Amino acid sequence: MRCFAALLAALMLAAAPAAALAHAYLKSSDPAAGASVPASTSRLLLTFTEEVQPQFCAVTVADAMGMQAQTAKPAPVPGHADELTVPLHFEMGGKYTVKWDALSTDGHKTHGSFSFTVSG
Ligand SMILES: [Cu+2]
Repeated sequence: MRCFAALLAALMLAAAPAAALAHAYLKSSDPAAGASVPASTSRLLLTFTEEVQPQFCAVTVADAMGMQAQTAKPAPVPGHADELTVPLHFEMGGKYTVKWDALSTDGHKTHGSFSFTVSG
């Protein structure tokens, strides 16, 4: 019986993080993490697990030298409140790192980063 109670408590603890998962984490991107794309790639699309507030989100796309490829702030995608798009312009190929800060509609901040490669 004590064993069952402990198991029940463990199950309840395991279920608790589901509420914390209601933040906007990155679900997918285009270019995707680890992808290799042509230098003509002109935009980054970020898809989050929750709706985000574009005016409170920031995205940078920079190479190892710190040269930034984004040409404007992240913009909303009409009809897709869980997505952001960022216009890009690549002067040269190399490895680029995307750093994102997002504010979901529930007021929670999240951030993360990933990299992709631009062929020269
Ligand atoms: Cu949240």
